[in-house]
Amino acid sequence: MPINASYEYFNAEKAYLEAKTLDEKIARLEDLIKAAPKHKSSENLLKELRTRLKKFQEKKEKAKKSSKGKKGIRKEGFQCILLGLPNSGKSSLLTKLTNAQPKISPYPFTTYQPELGTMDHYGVKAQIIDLPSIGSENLDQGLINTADCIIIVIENLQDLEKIIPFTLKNQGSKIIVFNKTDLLSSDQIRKLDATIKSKKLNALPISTFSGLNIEQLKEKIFYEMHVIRIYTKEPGKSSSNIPLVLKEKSSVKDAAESILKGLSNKIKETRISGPSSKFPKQKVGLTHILKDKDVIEFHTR
Ligand SMILES: Nc1nc2c(ncn2[C@@H]2O[C@H](COP(=O)(O)OP(=O)(O)OP(=O)(O)O)[C@@H](O)[C@H]2O)c(=O)[nH]1
Ligand SMILES: [Mg+2]
Repeated sequence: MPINASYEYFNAEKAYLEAKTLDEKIARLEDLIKAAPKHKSSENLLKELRTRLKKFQEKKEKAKKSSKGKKGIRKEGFQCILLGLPNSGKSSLLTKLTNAQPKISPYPFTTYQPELGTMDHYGVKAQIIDLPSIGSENLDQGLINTADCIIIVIENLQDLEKIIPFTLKNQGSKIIVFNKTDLLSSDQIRKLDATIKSKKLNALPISTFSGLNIEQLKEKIFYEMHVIRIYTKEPGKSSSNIPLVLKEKSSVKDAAESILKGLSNKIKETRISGPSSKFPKQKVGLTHILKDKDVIEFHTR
């Protein structure tokens, strides 16, 4: 406390030192400058406080700019977010579902901005976003509200109650994953499976360490996308590895038109092998409804 400082200054200084967030620090520092004694001997003090304020303001400006970039997360096709309490293993899961490499640590609140990745499941892509934990000041409620799917990452059932309130405005699907099951005994896993069944939860026990059910989770995410994978095949050749991705209940005509506009008019014959066909190479018409993993063979004029 400078010489001749008022009691008011003393209190303002105390409040300033207790400020935690940047916004708070700026507000308390402005109060402190107001309360500082204004005479010759405190000139240096005032100068020092004003420089500090300017630094904080610059920092805030910078943070604002980078958070603008964050808001610019574009929804690319199907968007799925990872939501959970600190340390539940969201970032670890992102590395299992995508090629992203977010920071992972045993300390809470490691992730402080959304981390993006792309899941590629047999040629079908989904955008996966690892969000800062519940309780973080950077948790983006807007992203939670608009995501097509929320993967709720928990370590036990009690965590669910703390997370559900954040998801109420979201209209998309919810998948619950119980992570870190490598720490459970086989008996505990059996109990967990029984709870999931009896409560009819859309849930999976997983472990990012052992890899338990990671492929099943990808398949579940795919299922929530309500799309089908159709593999095309040219007569006499083997089928393509990259599928056409179509909406559920698409027809042969939809498939043809998705390859090339007008193609359906040129088709002489279509043969289907797979889930929607009664037998391999079944001859079908343009209105035939396709199913996931069908192989389609077009013969054109
Ligand atoms: N035993 C075990 N530990 C795990 C598993 N998955 C993650 N962890 C550990 O849990 C800790 C937190 O993992 P993160 O992936 O950073 O968790 P997070 O939810 O992203 O954490 P924040 O970003 O801080 O909220 C790390 O020490 C991980 O190694 C798992 O399946 N089993
Ligand atoms: Mg994280």
